[in-house]
Amino acid sequence: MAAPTEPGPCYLGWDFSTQQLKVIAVDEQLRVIHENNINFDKDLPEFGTQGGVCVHNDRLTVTSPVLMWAKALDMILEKMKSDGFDFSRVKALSGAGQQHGSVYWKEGANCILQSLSPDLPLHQSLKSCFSLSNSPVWMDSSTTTQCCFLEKAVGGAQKLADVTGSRAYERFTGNQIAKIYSQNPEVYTQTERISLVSSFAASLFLGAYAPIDYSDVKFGNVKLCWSAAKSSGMNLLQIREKVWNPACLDACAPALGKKLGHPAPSSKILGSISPYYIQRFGFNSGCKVVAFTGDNPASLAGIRLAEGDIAISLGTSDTLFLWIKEPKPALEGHILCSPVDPQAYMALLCYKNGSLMREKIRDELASGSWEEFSKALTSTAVGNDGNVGFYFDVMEIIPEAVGIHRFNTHNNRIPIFPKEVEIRALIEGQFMSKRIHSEKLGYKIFHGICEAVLQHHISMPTTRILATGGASCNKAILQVLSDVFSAPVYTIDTANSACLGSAYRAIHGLVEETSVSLTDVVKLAPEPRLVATPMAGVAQVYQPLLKRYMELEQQVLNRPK
Ligand code: 5FX
Repeated sequence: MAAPTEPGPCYLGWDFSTQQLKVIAVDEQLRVIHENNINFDKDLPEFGTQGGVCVHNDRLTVTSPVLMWAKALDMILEKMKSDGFDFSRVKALSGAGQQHGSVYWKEGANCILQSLSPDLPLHQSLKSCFSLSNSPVWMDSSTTTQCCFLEKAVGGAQKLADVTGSRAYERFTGNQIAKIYSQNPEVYTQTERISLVSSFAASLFLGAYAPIDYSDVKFGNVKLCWSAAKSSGMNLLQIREKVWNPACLDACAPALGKKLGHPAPSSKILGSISPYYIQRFGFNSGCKVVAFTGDNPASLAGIRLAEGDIAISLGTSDTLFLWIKEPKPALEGHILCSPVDPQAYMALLCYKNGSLMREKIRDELASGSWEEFSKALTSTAVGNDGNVGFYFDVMEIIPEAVGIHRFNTHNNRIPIFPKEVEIRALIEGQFMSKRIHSEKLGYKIFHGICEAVLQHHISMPTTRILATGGASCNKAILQVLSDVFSAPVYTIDTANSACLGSAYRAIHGLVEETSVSLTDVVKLAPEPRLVATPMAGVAQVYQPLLKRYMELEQQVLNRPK
């Protein structure tokens, strides 16, 4: 009888996202062999988060407890252990984190990280390591003063975008650091190192401060290759010279460059896993830690965005990516390097009122049931009989507006919609906004054939919309997406594309030196599946409606807050 074959090596991809910590293990054939998650609200109620965050009384400040993330890591590793996961098989790991969020390590924390006791859970050893216990996250919009100051300091919004890749955004890390420095200078002084959520998570595995990676980044109109393109969602990095911009650093806080450390390429092997995980969970001492990156770049790798595709991630934040060949800098949206093609770029649009808004309306109108929500959605007509809604529970990014605004077919404001109309208005509105603003970045449809062109020289004979994130499991929502965009919608088998992309990146990290590209690594992965095609006649319905939506958006904007 043939001896049973030894299970082969595997790779872990982590995602420290807003609401959950998630992990996926893939084998050498890129098959998913394990998935696990910790939901911050449900599994760690002692931290008192809602949707993984704490919204402060001013409604603008949004933070997450840093020790919650450390405790979640401990908890998920324990869960994996009790599920029989064999950690000794893990050859490399990488991960992603929500972008822009920042962690403040207290002086001396690196020494504690380097000598973690395997007898203690992570959060206990780390409890004195942070000068700020509540980390500002991407949902925060409390730094308008700092944004104005930064733009002024470097010569205006466009100038800042030219230098760092984006105009000043409230959630961007430089402005968050500036706020901490001005409001709590003693916290800033005590801080030895500032990490992004992604590099914080990498530090936990490495047992030492991990560098911020190049691709958790956005950049401007220069053609840079993947490993050379940098700057993050921080408003701090000079995109061409790949150094922190002294004027931006100085405008935010003193001696900031030292506290940030030198960034590293995203495919870099940072080192071997800390002995803590070898002793506590049985990891192999040869297990490599590959630089962690932002959730959006990681998602792109997981979803395998190709030329001509649009990716829409329906998560806590809704994000939309376009494949772009010749990016032009703009004051709306961001430009990122493509993680799969060194010659290509991604345009990114980010919406704050994604899943949390959908879940709120589901809870209020559909007894918390997605089934009831979907039923209501499918029971209403395409175009919602001309009723249009804007649903911004928190201050939105695109457009900068807040509140719920409902309009009937005559463009009159009305206070309330019937349940079914409200649900369709929410979903149609979310997708109409994405279509309108992606068209501003270059996406166009001609005569029913999808083509993204012109402004950014995108040639796109057939457009696929690749949907990912939690809501990409919902067929009724995806049908509306397909109808509004007049394009077919595809999904991959897991909604966790950031985890999957991170596992692919872990493999890539190991082979990168042999010049195998990430594109080659992901070639083995299964193709996305077609899940929705546009219904007949939808283009005629949405053409006038999109125009109206655009006009109404101006009214919502102009209305005093
Ligand atoms: C992107 O700029 C964002 O702010 C969000 O998509 C966060 O990355 C969500 F985690």
